[in-house]
Amino acid sequence: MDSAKPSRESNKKITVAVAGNPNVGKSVIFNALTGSRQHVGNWPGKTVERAEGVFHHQGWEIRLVDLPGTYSLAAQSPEEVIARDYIVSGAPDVVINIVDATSLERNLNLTLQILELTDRMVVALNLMDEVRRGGWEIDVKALEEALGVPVVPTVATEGEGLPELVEALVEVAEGCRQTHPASVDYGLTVEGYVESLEADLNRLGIEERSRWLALKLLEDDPEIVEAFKQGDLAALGLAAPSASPEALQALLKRAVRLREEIRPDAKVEIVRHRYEFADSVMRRVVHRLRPEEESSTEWIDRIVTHKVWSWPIMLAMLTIVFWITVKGGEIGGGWLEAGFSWLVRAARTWLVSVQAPWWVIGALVDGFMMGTGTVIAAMLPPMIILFIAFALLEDLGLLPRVAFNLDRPMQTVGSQGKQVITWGMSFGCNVTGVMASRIIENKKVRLASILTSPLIICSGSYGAGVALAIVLFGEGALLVMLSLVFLSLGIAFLATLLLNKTVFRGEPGSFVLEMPPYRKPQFGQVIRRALVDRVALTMWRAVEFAAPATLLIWILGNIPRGVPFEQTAIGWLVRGLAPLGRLWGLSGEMLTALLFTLPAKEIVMPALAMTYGLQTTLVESEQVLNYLPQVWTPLISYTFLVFFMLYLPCLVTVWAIWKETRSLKWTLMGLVVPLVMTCLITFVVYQGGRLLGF
Ligand SMILES: Nc1nc2c(ncn2[C@@H]2O[C@H](COP(=O)(O)OP(=O)(O)OP(=O)(O)O)[C@@H](O)[C@H]2O)c(=O)[nH]1
Ligand SMILES: [Mg+2]
Repeated sequence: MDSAKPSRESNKKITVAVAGNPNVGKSVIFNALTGSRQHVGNWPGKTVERAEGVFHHQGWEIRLVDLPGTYSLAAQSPEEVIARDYIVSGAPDVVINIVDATSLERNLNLTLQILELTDRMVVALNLMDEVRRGGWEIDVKALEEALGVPVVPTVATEGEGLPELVEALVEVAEGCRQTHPASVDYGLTVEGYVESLEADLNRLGIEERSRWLALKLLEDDPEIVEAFKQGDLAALGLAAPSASPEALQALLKRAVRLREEIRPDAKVEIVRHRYEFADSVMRRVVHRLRPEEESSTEWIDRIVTHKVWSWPIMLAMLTIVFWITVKGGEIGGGWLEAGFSWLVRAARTWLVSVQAPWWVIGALVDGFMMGTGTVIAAMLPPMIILFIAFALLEDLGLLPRVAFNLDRPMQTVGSQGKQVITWGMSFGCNVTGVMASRIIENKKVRLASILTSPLIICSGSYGAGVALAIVLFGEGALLVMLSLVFLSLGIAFLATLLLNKTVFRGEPGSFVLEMPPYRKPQFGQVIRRALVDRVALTMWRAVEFAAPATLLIWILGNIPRGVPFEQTAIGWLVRGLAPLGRLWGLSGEMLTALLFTLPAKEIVMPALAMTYGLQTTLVESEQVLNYLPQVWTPLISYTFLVFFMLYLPCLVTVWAIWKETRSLKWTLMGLVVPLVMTCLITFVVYQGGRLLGF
């Protein structure tokens, strides 16, 4: 075993990768050690990119890299590629392998694969609280002996075992703790071939990871085979000294011949032996302390995933969440509005008393202050509630259950249950929904889910919508909002069907999703995460857009001073746009307001207040909002809400779609799909409503 590289040791810096199966607590440990705030929740597949953070310990500067969760290092999915390439590149000095102690066998399968890549590893045996609660005992010493690397039992959520973990990883990095990594015995035939290929590799000057490369060649690993075909191992992050492309290609040919001699199948043989090894280790170290009893997760799941009961339960949950947001929006919004009105009046009085010019008072008070104030008052309360509620449900472990329940209906539209997880995340924020699509292996289903995520009403537009619905419908706001949420789900469903009938014809693929046990949400963390990471960020973005936008509308509508409204820029816009919306019952003022909400939907209230307010004799734009229900019929109000909530994703979502697809075509589709679907539905709602006599 070689010791830590001297150059690293002298400046005492190490890089540590955090690897493991999905949903085992990698990000909890990463966050606890580095003080970062990576996405944590109770469903597999949250971390999709590498994340980095730094902390210090005993004079060491430790750079931690949070990797996406993977079940294997076979490089079959983007997550596996990210995790494997990073470990292969040799960048990490030490790998912390976080292991779910409650399913040791499956987790060890990955552990053994990492051990084939590096001998500098520490195992964190996490979720030990659940092991104890389940009546099991794990012999840590025996596990340590079997694997040949340090094993530290942890309860990440309680911080238990983390100091010992850091201690162990520094010892391994310093080289003062020797490791003797376990090596799987793949059976006579395979081992013989591995040995012979290794010798070939060594002859070509490839010493580093030669056993691993030999195994991968026998397994027919696409990435490795391609590198040999191209005659370039540098792409794998391996230092391949002088080996010529021809020599590498000849070696590949030989490996193919050997592979074909292994019966029944080389890959199956290798995987089988690894599983058998993991199984034998598990049997040796895990002991049952008391007889098995039914866990609470099992009996709760019998109800929550019941064929019949699951439906009213899911419906009730959704209704309760939205009921609380509407009530909270009403009460909290009222308080905030009162506060802002007072501020606006005070500012106006003060500016008048110092004889500020009319345009300063107008732009600052009627434009900027009124605009941003309305945005904050309208959106903050429902958004806080919605984000906290969804983060709690996510931490509890409900998302995978909803995905399970909805798998069958999703199959009827050519998709699968996992798409529902991305929709669930989209309720919080469409961007998270688009990113969550990575948990879907099937490429077509993944694209369909990226394109339909923006059709789900996010908490930002929901917040703005609640405020508007309360103004327009008063007591009826809850029903209106609920109907909009279900309408948005229905449209997303319909869009999925249409996409799968036209662009994405093909098999939805099998549905593999682990059901984690229900876990008590970490309330403090959830609330902090919701408020700091989500609400503050989204509000800041809203205000960032609202301030200049409201200022701009005010200027466009008031300059030159004294001319009739029709002759201002806004007046022109209103008249110019009016014919476009006729089929949908949308007026020129509405379309103008919508135009200004393109960068961020949150500013719809001030935008409406201004495009309407400027034409009336009302001085204070806050009164304009109360004037709207008098000029809009309920049908028009509802039509506007439908259109506004769904018509286009926000700019950040568009950017996320681009990042996920890297294709102009699909990014454009991400705009076209919501727009076309919304135009269709709004048309049906408006014309249908008229036919019914509303
Ligand atoms: N009871 C208990 N829960 C834990 C422990 N560690 C993590 N959790 C919970 O397990 C869930 C998953 O934790 P994450 O840190 O998000 O898992 P991850 O490995 O980063 O998951 P992915 O990024 O999806 O691969 C969360 O609900 C955590 O609160 C633990 O030691 N005990
Ligand atoms: Mg994670």
